[in-house]
This record gives sequence, C-alpha cells and structure tokens, in this order.
Amino acid sequence: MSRIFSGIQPTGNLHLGNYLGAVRNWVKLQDDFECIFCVVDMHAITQWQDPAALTASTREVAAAMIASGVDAKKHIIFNQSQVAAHAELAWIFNCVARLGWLNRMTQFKDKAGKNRENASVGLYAYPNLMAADILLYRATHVPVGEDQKQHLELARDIAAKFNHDFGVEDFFPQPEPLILGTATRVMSLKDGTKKMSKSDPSALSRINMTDDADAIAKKIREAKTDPEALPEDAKAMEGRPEVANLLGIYAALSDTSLDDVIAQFAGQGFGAFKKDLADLAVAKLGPIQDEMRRLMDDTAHIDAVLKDGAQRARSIAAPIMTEIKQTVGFLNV
Ligand code: AQP
Repeated sequence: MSRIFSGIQPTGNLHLGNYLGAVRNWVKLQDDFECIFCVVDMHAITQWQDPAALTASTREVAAAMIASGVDAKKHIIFNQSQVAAHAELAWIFNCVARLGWLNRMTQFKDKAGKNRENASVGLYAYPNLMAADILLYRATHVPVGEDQKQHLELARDIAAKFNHDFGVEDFFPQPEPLILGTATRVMSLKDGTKKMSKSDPSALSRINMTDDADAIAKKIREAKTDPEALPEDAKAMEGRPEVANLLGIYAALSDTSLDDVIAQFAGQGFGAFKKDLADLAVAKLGPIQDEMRRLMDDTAHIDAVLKDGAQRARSIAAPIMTEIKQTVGFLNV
C-alpha cells in the first residue's frame, strides 16, 4: 500500500483552514493509504514558541485529528520530536541539499521578512527537515497545499541527489504530491487575498477550532464583504475575493459545489447569507469541537496516543535509518 506522510505545526490557533485544507481530507485518505500524521513540533520551534503553549498546542492538534475522525489505531499520529531519527536524517540532508536550492525557497523569504539576518538557522533549513520527515518513512505520497509544493520539490531533489551521490539508485522514492480536489484554500476573513493563518495578528481573521458558537457567528458577521449583493454566477465573483472565500467555505462545509452555493444565494444580501453560514459552521464544527474539548481534558489519553504512535513510527523508521547510516559510511550503526 502507498504511504502518506503529512504534518501540522503546533503553533497555536488551529483554524478552519487547517481543518478544511488538511485534517478533513486526511480522514478521507485513510482507506486508501497507510497514513503517518505528525504534529511537527520541531518545525514549530523554527520560530519562537512559548514552551507551555507548545505543549498545549501539540495536544490540541492531536485532539483535532482524532476528533475529526483520524483512526489513531489503524494509522499513526505522533509528535515529531519523539522520533529522534527526524533530526538525524535532517542533518544528513543539510549536507546533501545545496545552499542555492534553499536560497530559492519563497516561504523562508516570506516568514523571515525584512529581518532576514535575525531569522533562525532552523527556519532556513526547515525544508531539509521536511524532506527528512517524508523520506525517513519512504513515504510515496504527500498531500500538499500550494504553499508546500516548492518544499516537496526540494524533497524530491534531495532524494535524487542522495541516491546519485551514494550510488543507491531508487533507495529513496520520489514522493508524489497528492493534490486533493476536496481541499479548500481558506482565506482570511479580513482580507480575501491572504490565506487564513495561525500567525495573523487579527483574531477576527480566522475561525479557530476552539471558538464557541458565539465567536464563530461574530467572526462571520464581521467578515469583510462589499456593498454589492451576492453574485449571480461564478463570473460575477471575479475581483471579489472576500465574497469568493465565504461562498467557498459554505460549499466546503456543506459538501456542495461552489456553483450550487452561488445559485442558492444569487442576488441576496449578505445579512441572511452570513447567518446561514454561521449556522452551518456551528453545526459542522460543533461536534468536532465538543470531542476536541473532551479529549483535551483527558491529557493522559492524548499523550498515550502520541506515545503509541511514536513507537510505531520508530519501528518503521529504525531499519531505514540504519540503512541510511550504513550507506553514508557511519561506523557501528
Ligand atoms: N488557510 C488555509 N487554507 C487551507 N489549508 C491551509 N493550511 C494552512 N492554512 C490553510 C494547511 O494546513 C496544514 C498545516 O499547516 P501548518 O501548520 O504546517 O502551517 P501553515 O501552512 O504555515 O499554516 P498557517 O496556519 O498559515 O500557520 P502559520 O501562520 O504559522 O504560517 C497544511 O497542509 C496547510 O496547507
């Protein structure tokens, strides 16, 4: 069976975009793939994280996966730092990847911003760790959003260069991107040209997975729109990114096509639509959020799930890591 690796950073504020763009789709992949889902805490610390908040967010992301329907017995859920081989392989890949390759990574430029000199070395080397995450398990498929495509390309380049440099053809597979038709790119509720993001300073820009019904309704009510009525067709939506975003969220949450949602609300005002959208979001997210809360109150259970997952992840990784070390020429591995 083909193997999937995918991850989410426990950087706080897990949001509707993480759910509709990632976790919800993972649930659908479980029947067709062997899945390894990782709370990537080592990626998270490439930017400063308060230690207690990191611990809490790690549990929150795991709870969201379980509450959304990921089967932690059949598949693997664990937090990255429990499997030391991620760091070991990332170091080897630091020595395989070329500076020129990393210099081209747009996410580093975006995240480092103007203060590049002050960014951590970890943020710069982040794509090498991501390549290690995937290749440590010889994963064949990686569900990726647009923003991660460039990093996956880099993982493919690293795999090919390792195979070539050490004369081990096909040792690492070329991991394939899994572009999911059902994945929705959710944009900020305050700016339809920016993706909904954990790190957006405006709390009103995103719906957090921990928001209650009132908070969800308030954020949708206050979401940016424009003075026009809702569009009559998809063409009339052009140049109205905030409107497209809200309609897209409605379509994703109701599992209907965007065209059907446009037809349903064509010509109406935003008041009634926003109320319907808020009711839909509360109805769909509510049961998941209730289960998340229950799980987060039972930290011993979440910790046990993550420990069990890590143990199984280690047992897949260990023989592959031994082979990698032998290939590199490390002694007594
Ligand atoms: N707005 C989004 N719409 C759809 N999918 C999204 N994802 C993130 N934001 C959206 C998907 O969620 C998964 C986990 O993402 P991540 O935690 O690795 O970090 P990210 O992509 O950098 O997410 P954020 O929320 O934007 O975090 P910050 O603000 O810390 O950078 C990925 O599959 C991602 O595509």
